[in-house]
Amino acid sequence: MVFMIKSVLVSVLMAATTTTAKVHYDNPGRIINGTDAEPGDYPYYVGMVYCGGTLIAPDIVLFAAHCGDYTGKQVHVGDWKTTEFSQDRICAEWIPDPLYQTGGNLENYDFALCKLDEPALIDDSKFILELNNKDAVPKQGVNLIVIGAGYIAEGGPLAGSLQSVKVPAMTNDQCKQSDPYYENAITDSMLCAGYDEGEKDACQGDSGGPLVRRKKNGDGTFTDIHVGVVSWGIGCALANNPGVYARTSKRTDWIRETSCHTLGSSASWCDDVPAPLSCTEQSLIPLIVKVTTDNFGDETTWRVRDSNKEDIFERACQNALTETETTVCLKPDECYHFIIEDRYGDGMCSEGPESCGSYSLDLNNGEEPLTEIGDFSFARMIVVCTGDGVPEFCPDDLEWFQFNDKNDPIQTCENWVGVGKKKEIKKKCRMKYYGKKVSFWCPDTCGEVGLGKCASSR
Ligand code: 4AZ
Repeated sequence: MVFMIKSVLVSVLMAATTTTAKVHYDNPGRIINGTDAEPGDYPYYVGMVYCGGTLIAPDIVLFAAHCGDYTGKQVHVGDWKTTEFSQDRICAEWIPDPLYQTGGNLENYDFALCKLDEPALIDDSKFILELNNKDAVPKQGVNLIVIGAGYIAEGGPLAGSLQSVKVPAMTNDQCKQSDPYYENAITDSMLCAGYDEGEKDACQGDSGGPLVRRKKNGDGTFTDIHVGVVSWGIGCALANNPGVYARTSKRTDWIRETSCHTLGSSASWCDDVPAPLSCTEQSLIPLIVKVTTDNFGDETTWRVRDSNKEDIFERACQNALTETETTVCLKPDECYHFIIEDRYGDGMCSEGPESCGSYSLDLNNGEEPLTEIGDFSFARMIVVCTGDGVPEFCPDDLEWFQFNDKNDPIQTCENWVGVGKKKEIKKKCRMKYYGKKVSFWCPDTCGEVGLGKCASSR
């Protein structure tokens, strides 16, 4: 198969700073206004010291990606009174959701899995845990239970025993209206629960723990449907600031596939989880992307865009100094953009040139993979074509282009370069910015007046 990997350098300047969506106020720092759980009430609850989790298989814990890398850390299955009564295990392997922090929201897809060193015993004699796979569940107003063993006070000590509290489910529309901040912060991968008046909520230290809908089975047993992972919120139990959870139904497939086929879980339900189809089985071409991060892996994201400028794959990196390998399936005879970005602007070289991470692209056709050191500043773009694909799409203006001007520091392609008579636009496109012509930063806008690399594609 004929193909090419063409390299197009895109080093860009981004003036915007990133802010995190999490806002903490002083608060008691645990499940707020909950009640003590009785021993055995939530046998699947896993105490993780600064976080909580849910035992979804004898050897798999589901919790929150923002809790960080738990590899080698001890966790307490069936935690009730601190570590009394618990089965202590080690998180042998940790996998955060590859979609965590993607889609332009730092709290998106806040899921992670841990494979335990030894399976734990599951007591499902009274409470059976299921993962919710229906987006229509939970309905508005349905009472849910959030469980946690966060701190009694900011910074500790731990709650004397596991706490739980009932909170009603909200629709995402209701949630967005509850506080102006929530309008853009709430995505489809999230679920909100709480009262208008606040008062009952999860809080710091409860992160990663379960939000369940408890249903009676009629024979004295209960089914607990896991609908969310404690993720974030503005303060705790404040009026009009419900708790926000990662919505389980959005990632049930990933949770199951990863547990069974990547982590090799011994769960009985793995028999029903089919292995994902390989690219070749789908008549597509595998592009193997390897990324080795620097010390600040969480600043780096990468994606693959198709010729319609749709992102067909997006991945946020989490770990420091680790290599991840991902296979993205590409259509034959098509061109794509591989775009790797660093939100801090130091490429993958956080501790200077010696410390750079790297990435490699392998289109799996016998040619040498393209390997590069990650010393781009904010972003680098590489064109990847399969078969007879021709890279004829014009790159977008770089959204990070912000021309420095003392009087008006925000001069973008759209509001400055593209405004005025054709002659004026041409003049601005020929100006230089950081050693490169403005037409380099604004290819689309300058292409319209016949300048730069998009001139010929019109
Ligand atoms: C946290 O920081 C956190 N009120 C978790 C849940 C909530 C707020 C903060 C919800 O882990």
